[in-house]
Amino acid sequence: MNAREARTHWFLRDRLGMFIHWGLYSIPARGEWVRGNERMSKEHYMTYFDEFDASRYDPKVWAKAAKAAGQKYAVLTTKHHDGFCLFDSKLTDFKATNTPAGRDLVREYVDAFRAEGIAVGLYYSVIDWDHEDYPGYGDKAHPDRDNEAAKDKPIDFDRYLTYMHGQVKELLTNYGQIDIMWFDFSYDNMTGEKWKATELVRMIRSIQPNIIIDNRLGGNIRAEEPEEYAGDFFSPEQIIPPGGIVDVNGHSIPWEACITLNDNWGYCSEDKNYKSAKQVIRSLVECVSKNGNLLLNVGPDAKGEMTCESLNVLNELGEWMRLNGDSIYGCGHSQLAKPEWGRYTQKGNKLYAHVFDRGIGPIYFQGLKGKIKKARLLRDGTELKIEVPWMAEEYSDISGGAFITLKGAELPDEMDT
Ligand code: FUL
Repeated sequence: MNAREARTHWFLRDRLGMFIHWGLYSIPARGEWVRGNERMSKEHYMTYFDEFDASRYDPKVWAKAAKAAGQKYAVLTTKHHDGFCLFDSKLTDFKATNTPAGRDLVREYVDAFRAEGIAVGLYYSVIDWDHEDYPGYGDKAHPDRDNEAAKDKPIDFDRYLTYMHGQVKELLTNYGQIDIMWFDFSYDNMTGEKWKATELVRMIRSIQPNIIIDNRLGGNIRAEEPEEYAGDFFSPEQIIPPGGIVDVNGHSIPWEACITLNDNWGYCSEDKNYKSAKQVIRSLVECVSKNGNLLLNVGPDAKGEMTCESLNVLNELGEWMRLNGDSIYGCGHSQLAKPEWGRYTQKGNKLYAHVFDRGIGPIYFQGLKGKIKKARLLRDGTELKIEVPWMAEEYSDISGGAFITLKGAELPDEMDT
């Protein structure tokens, strides 16, 4: 086992996490990019700072919802691109403790999730629209530079880097053990050494040797001798890579798909385009069947509450996980060809058949004739019959397979049995 495999072992076992996007942008409720997209002035944005009171923020409620949903780890936006810090950074005044909330919201999050036995991750944006020495990402993403006078103002990028490294140090020093550092993001030539990423990652590992880090500081995770800052896992966004992620030698590389519950990361009150629990469960199964994780996002409102729609999906997901979690935790890809009726996940010699399409009659398991010792419904342990229907032997294309007859010809769970 190499160092990366040792670090990511728990992460790949746990498979399902909760992503939380929350900040000042939750007040305008038009998504977390609102300041950049709408080219809001600092003055305008500060009106949200002056009213942010987080009055219904109780991360114990969030942590309980995550636990009930079967989510084993969480990642919270400690600072998004707008530069506002949910934590009590000594390096800026643009932080939650200076708003009416007056609390270190990261500390409460870390404590609450830890108390539920959920691993703790911190999202931190290396892009910062608020810092005067940040060059801006595209012209629209640094609204303060969106005028002639500001455009050519000289900046001292090293000063920004000192600030950014300093904040990461604070996050990793002041809150006990942190399990995941989730950076966001490199672009164009703003990548790797531009962030002084080697230094940054060395510092991180010296404080938290076991922490795992995503790949968004740049660098090549797959190379035989990857850059030190290349990170521990890939972070495909809003997509499940069709073939999983494998290196040139066919070794699976850790990855985690991050996916929104509706169409926004940050709270967007008008966005009601929520995925159903069925879609979420199938996405999770899809990830695990390709050796990946799913980080499912919620965007709480400005007061700190998750929407009813989000909580409903999490509840349904949790009920499914309670009954079927054995087919997710500790499971991964199966060497067997993808079946027509659904997906396989596997753990040792246990094969989990996720049946998405009911069809009628028995379910066909290609290549498994004589290899199945017993078959059970995961949901309630019901025995299923393994058989070769009388006609099947005559067809060569199916003679290598086994059929499993489902009790009552009905599957117990419409989402995924
Ligand atoms: C992106 C960001 O720009 C989005 O706002 C969001 O945080 C997503 C997870 O990463 O790159």
